[in-house]
Formats: sequence, C-alpha cells, structure tokens
Amino acid sequence: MPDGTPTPGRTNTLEPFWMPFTANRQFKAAPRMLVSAKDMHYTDDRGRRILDGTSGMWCSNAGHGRDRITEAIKASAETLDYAPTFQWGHPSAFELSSRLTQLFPGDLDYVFYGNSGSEAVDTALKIALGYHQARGDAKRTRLIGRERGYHGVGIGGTSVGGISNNRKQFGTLLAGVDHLPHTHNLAENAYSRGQPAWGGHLAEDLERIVALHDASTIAAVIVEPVAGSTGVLVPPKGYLEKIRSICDTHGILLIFDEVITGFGRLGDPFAADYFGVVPDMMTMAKGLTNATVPMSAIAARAPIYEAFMQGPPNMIELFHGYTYSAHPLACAAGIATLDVFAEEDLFARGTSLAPKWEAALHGLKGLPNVIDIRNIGMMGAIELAPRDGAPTARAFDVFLECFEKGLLVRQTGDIMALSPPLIVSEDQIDEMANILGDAIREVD
Ligand code: PXG
Repeated sequence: MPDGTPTPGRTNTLEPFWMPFTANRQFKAAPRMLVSAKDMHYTDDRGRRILDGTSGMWCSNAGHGRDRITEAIKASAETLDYAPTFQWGHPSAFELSSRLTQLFPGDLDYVFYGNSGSEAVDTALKIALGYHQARGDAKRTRLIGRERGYHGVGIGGTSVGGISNNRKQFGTLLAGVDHLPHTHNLAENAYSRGQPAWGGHLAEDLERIVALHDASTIAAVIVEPVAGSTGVLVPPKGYLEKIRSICDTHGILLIFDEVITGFGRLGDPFAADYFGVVPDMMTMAKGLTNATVPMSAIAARAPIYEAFMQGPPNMIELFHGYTYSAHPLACAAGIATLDVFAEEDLFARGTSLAPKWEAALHGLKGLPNVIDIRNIGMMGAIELAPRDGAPTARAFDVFLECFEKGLLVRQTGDIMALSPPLIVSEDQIDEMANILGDAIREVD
C-alpha cells in the first residue's frame, strides 16, 4: 500500500474523482462536463445547450434552476442551516410531512426521512423487519425482490435488487432474500403502449416463493411499480393487483419503490395512484426536492407506525435515523417543490403530455437495430439489438452521439431510457425524438 504521501502533480486534474457508475477511463479521456442548467437545458463547458431528456437522472421533474425552490433553500440556509431531528425538531420538517401525507394515497399517513433512494430502501426494509418483531412475529425475516429490480446500492437494496452487475462484486450480500422473475418479454410484448397485455400471471410466482419458504418467514416484498433503471419495464395488466392480493393473503408487507415513479413521472403523484394499488410502504427520493438538495422519504401506513408505538413513552421506538434526516434545506426544497407542482399543475401536465410522448417515441419504430419501444406516463425506452459479441456497445455509442447532438439520455444495457422534465414542450418532445432517431440511424 502507498504511504499516504500526496502524489505530485495531482492538483486540478480529472483523475482524483472516482466517478460513480461511470466508465472512469473513458470519461476522463473525453469528458462530458455540465456547467449550468436552466429549465429544460443543461449547458456544457463548450457553451453548448443540451436538451434534458432524462430530468438529470430521473429527478429534476420540474425542470432546472426553479427560482422558487432556489429562494427557499437560500432562505433556509440563512435562517436555520442545520437542526438535529433526533430528540429535537424544526418546523419545516413537520410542515413537509403534513404536506406529503396529504398527497400520499390511502392511509400512508407517516413519513420517515433519509438522504438518498438507497437509504430509503434500506430504511423501509428495516422498518418491515421491526414491524413484524413489534407485532410478536419475529420469524418474518425474509425479503423478496425481483430480477432486474434496482433498489439502490446499500447492502439491503443491493440484496433485494436483481441486477447481476450490481451484485457480483460484493460477495453473498444479505441472507434470506429471494427474487420474483422479471416481467420483460419482447416475444410477447414488443412495442406495447402502456401496460403490456401479457404477463399478469407472472405475479403468481410469489405463491411459489411463499410455498417454498412458508409465509410465516417472509417479511416483505419490494418492487418498483415500473422498473426504471433496467430500461422502463412496465408492469403487465393485472400484475401489481395480484402481487398486492397475494401479500394480503399471507400477511406480507408490500413496498413500492417509487424513487423514479414518484412525483409525477406517470402524471399522477405516485405510481400507486396511477395503478390504483396502495402498498404498505413507499420509498421516494429524486423528485421530492426536484433533486436540488439530497433527500429521500419512506411513507408508511398508519398500522405500521402504530405497531412501534408501544412501551414507555420516553423510550425511542425505532432505533434508526440519519444525521441529515429531514435536513432543513431539504425540507425547504421539498415544500417549494410541492408549491411549484401545485402552481403549475405539473401532475396534470404529465398526464396530458403522455399521449404526445407515446406517439413521438413510437414514431421511431422501424429505425435500424430498434427491437422495442415502450412507454408509460412520461417515461419511455427504446431497446436496440446488441452488437454481436459486444453487448451494450451500440447503445453506449448512441448515448455519446446524442450528447454530441445536444440531447441528454440514459443508456442502460442496450436500452436508451428517457424521462423528460414535466415542463417539456411538445416541440421539445419532437426535438428529442428527432435527435435520438438521427443518432440511432448514424450508429451501426
Ligand atoms: N430505488 C430506485 C427505484 C432507483 O431508481 C434508487 C432506489 C437509489 O437512489 P439513490 O438516490 O441512492 O441513487 C434508485 C436510483 C438510471 C439511474 O439512470 C437510476 C437511479 C440512479 C442513478 C441512475 O437508471 N436510480
């Protein structure tokens, strides 16, 4: 090991930043540097304007540089830069919680805070375990995720996640985890618009898992209502309803990971609203503060909170939390984000733009190497045939070409994923489809 002496000549270079989920050597050889952002556009260090087709990373749902949110953060920094929330409180934490629980469906009446989607997921899994223990059902410790699910990068989220690349570097992960099969099937569902007709029966695999392990050992099932990171996998018709009913039958908690689908991605505030299926817990992050200040949250149904409220009232009921849970700047950003959504009717805007979005994406059918196009709400994906012997390379080239042409998209495997801010105009939707189409045509 080196002795810790600073490496000479290392100042002001690209080298020291070990970039997350990035091909570091490729990036540092040809950087894509974003220096400012306003509304629908980034500006790069060459002064080029880049249309944001992905709301940053599925998170700047109200567009960039929103004055109302910036002002709120600034005011909070000047008034209360930080306040602890372990045994103390501050007003905006309670205000945001009241506002959020009014927005949540059903009796999701309680909210716990973290700083990232990963923390929200690990928190929800821990609450599920603690809940069953508090009810005297401590044998329920198994957690069920799904193949191709992404639940962040904590050990819990990685364990219930279903992406091999995200798991294989990290040993055996949590014990007692099982996975539902994913629902992606191009032979049956290619070019579906909205929910695919085929695949609702895949939810019944949960019965097989229950039969294998016995319901009495299973604490919770966690799924993304629409899988985002692995390329916009839309739940087949009837699928989520069936998962809900099997969980109910067996006393298993159902967690929806709404880190991407929350805050208007499908038009409605949450996917739970869109699909009419209310989970026992919901995780959210990203759009919660319009991505300005890191914050995540877990919504929990009233009976879950109430199960913990036992014992002497001076005792801590849940031994869990973060230094920055409900950080004042994040709370201010969250409240201002909800204000922007209300003033600009952004949920309704997402709903009303969705047909235009669907038509623009499906207009790319027939382009070279395109093997599927799928969409729901304001998210969509174009799947490309992999290059022989070089999976993901074609899509990565399309991603680079889009950036050159002034469009930010996400690439995952051989899939291009898009999720524009809800303030996108119809012309900008066409512009996105045109640029992406040109890039797909130019890359072989
Ligand atoms: N759950 C879900 C469903 C997510 O999509 C996380 C948890 C973790 O959130 P944090 O804040 O810890 O990153 C996510 C994050 C992409 C992409 O392009 C997706 C995410 C993050 C970065 C890139 O698909 N999702």
